[in-house]
Amino acid sequence: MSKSEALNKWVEEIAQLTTPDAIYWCDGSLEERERLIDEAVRKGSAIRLNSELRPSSVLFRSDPSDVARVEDRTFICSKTQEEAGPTNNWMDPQEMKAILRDLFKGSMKGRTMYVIPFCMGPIDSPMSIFAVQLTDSPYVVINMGIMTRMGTEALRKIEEGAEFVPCLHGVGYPLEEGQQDIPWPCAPMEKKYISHFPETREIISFGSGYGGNALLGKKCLALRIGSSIAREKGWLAEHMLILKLTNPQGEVFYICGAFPSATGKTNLAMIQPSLPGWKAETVGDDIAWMHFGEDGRLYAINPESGFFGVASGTSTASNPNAMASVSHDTVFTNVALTDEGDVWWEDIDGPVPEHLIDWQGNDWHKGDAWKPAHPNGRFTVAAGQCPSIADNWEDPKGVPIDAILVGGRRPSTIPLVNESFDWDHGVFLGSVLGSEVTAAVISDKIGQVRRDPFAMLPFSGYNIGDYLAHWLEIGDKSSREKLPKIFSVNWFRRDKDKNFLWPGFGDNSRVLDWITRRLKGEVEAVETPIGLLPKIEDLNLEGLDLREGVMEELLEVDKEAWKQELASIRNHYEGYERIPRRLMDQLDALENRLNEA
Ligand code: TSX
Ligand code: MN
Repeated sequence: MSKSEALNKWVEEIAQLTTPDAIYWCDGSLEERERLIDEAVRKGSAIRLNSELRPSSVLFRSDPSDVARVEDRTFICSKTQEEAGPTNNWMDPQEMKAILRDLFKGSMKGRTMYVIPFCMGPIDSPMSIFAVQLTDSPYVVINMGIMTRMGTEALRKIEEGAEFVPCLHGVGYPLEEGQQDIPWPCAPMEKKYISHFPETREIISFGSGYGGNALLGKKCLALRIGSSIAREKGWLAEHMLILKLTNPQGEVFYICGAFPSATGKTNLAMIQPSLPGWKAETVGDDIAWMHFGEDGRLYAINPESGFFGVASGTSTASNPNAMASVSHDTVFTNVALTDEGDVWWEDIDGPVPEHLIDWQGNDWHKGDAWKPAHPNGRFTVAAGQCPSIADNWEDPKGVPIDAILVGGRRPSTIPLVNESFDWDHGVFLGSVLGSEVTAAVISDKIGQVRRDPFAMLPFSGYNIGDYLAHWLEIGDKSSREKLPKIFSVNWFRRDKDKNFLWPGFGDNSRVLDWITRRLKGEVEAVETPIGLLPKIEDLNLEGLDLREGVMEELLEVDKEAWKQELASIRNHYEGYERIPRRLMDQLDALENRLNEA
């Protein structure tokens, strides 16, 4: 029981519906986490890793049917379907609640219901949002303890009268009297529901224990419900990293970046600059909440307190700071286990072991046809363990944002870097953000562009057209000098032989260097029909060994390719019924500039 009547009443109501054997109020302490981990190990749902190689770390393996966010089973339950828009699944709120009431009835039988008070954002930040998640999954409690400010302090704020977002979660696997539990209980796909009620600000998730389906502070609250609150209150809840950059003169810049999945957002958030004298520090790797300060500038906080990162592809070469972060006190999910009791995944440092236990618990031998770690296997680790974490990453005022990057994975057409002419043009660049469809996605044609406006397509809690209109309105609230400048970037352009033209990774600091010199007004840009591009001589390429003509290719504006791009963008816009007039105007203006050039 707490001192909040509203909270007690809700907890009591859900307990009566779901009939758990016990109710446990989480305090968020390390002892509590240790106890839950010990219990999970004892019950066979987690494996303790070798304490010499990976101290205080564990490995969880999920059910093979429960390995990723399920967009087909994700619903925005606003009063009207139009409000959810053409890109979200919709269901009437009353109808959804009736379905969920039936599913949750008795669904926690044989289990403990955990009460998780938590805060998204630093406890004392005026931008933070309080919430309480009810769940019957200890795995969720352990992960929420890392990813959010969970426990006593959040509860005290709620008891003092702070509003909280109710987040109900259940794995949907009740236990009958004497029934043996399984390592990863969950419900079949057709019974999974990840549902959001933007008007009443509630989240109800049933049937999945994995990631964004189950850790409700992240995608569900910080992005889907967050974007709905942000629209109403005049701020931005975005799927963006936050990077602190210090140049050799000691000047500090803060940059947000929207990147769709599989474009290396976490790697950029933890970048080690190759340019001498530059320092990069991490403020956040996934979500930015941006509010206007009294000075008319946008200030960002990272609402999370940890990283829930994709393991595959992470190595000392691609992301040394992530590797150091997960060297201890880390929860791993669905990666492979070595004979020494350490973790393994695709592209991790060192040779491929001869033998592993795969993510499903089966023997794997080098040369076997399947991947031993699941491609969506994860690490969960406290942000404070990252060597590059910025000293001020928890500043309750947030950090003032100088630039916003939007970057997709495009083999052609989109240049290495392109500065928008103004805010509206920048919003246009964000609205057409997209990535080539790679073999990882089976449902679309390989090579096509999958559009993902501001990387928010799966995360906007309301109509995507209205979401873009909100971005335009944000630009009307302040003046040009105070708003961040918006840049498009593309690390993934390829030559005719499909080789990457740009070295990427730490060398992206060369692009960041140009961006900061543009912010200071130190360098002129080349005005092109598509935006403001660097003069090659203004990019610091010292120490890079690039083939003759590569920079020209990286910055080329290919008119034929852009004709195709225009058609593709028109097609994309037509799929969204409410594209703001001002973005249509941007598209027409781009077409005119390309025709005149
Ligand atoms: O994360 C990436 N970034 C951003 C880093 C700060 N990746 C990995 C993407 C998969 C998630 C990249 N891959 C980047 C990049 O900038 N660029 C590339 C493409 C690339 C891959 C390999 C090489 C060069 C470019 N070179 C060699 O392998 C030697
Ligand atoms: Mn993300």
